[in-house]
Amino acid sequence: MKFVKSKQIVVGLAASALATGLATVTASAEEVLNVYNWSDYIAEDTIANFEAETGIKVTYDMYDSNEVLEAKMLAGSSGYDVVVPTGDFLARGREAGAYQDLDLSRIANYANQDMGVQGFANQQIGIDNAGAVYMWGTTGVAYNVDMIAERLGDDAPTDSWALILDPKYASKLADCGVAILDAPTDVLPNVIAYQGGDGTSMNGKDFESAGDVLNAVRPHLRYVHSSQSINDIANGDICAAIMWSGDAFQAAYRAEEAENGHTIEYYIPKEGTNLWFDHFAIPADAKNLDNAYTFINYMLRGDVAAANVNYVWYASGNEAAKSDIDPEILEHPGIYPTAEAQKNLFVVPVYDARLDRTVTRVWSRFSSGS
Ligand code: N2P
Repeated sequence: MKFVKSKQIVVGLAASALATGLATVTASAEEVLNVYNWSDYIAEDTIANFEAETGIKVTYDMYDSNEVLEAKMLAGSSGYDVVVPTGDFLARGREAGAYQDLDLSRIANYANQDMGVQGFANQQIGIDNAGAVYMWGTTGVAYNVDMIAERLGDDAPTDSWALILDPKYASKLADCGVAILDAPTDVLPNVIAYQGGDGTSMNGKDFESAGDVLNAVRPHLRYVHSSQSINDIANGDICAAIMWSGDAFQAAYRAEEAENGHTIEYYIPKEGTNLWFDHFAIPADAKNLDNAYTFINYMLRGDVAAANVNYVWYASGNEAAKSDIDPEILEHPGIYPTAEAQKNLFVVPVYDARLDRTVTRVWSRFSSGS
């Protein structure tokens, strides 16, 4: 493969230049890459390792919202070469011409993907090469075991969305802090499921009524935000939150490491939740295309994928990673849901422009608290 060979030459040059003290000469080749990824979504040394191995200098920016990424992608000229949208956003962005399809022959390590996961994720998009799954997970509830027990005792519905969505419970937790993700497509479908509806609904009326449920609980919420809860729940500054699976486990781990006395648990509510897939994707106007492919290929290497999973506690799209993933993660029902839990999982469909407008309207009324 020509592409891989040319990269090897760059690596080889960088390595020999370093060895002979000529690093500055090679650095002037200025191989660069601009990556835009979710916050708390990569091991601490992955980028440095990639740079050392390839000689490519990475600018790594972060977001915590598909909507923020989408706005940049639709506006164009974002400057990014690799981004990580969730499947439904990738599908919509692709239809709008914001993404280029991947040339899978340029990603040798695509062969490492778990084709069960990748195939399932591809169905949401409708084609096979829009993206390569990085991580996948669920949306659920994280809570501080002692703080909830103190306030709700045996009554605590720590298996249901009711803990957050029923004002009867949320009002009793307002003093210790309740938060909801600022992620309409990860929250509204679950409110619909909580109401006994179908999480894959595309009926605007279901979204209006989900908005009513959220507005009723809004006075009891500390905030609506997607990345603040990790540290806050780990530190005991909030006590319950709708969170993404891995973020909740990262919080639990941070509390454990800090030995601060807070025990954080996460559950997939019995009413069901959404299963989402985040893909590596390339914007249509990416300037550093070769380097984008080199990066995606690197991220799909089994050992690299495993190191990232062991740090962020999300499930991997990569089969080859499994032998290096911490068994505690592989066996964790909150990360790799059991067959029983899987029965209640659904994948959010790709909304059309009209439903998208309804979602935006319902959500802004809720999140602004007006
Ligand atoms: C990482 C959040 C990624 C999950 N902090 C959203 N799909």
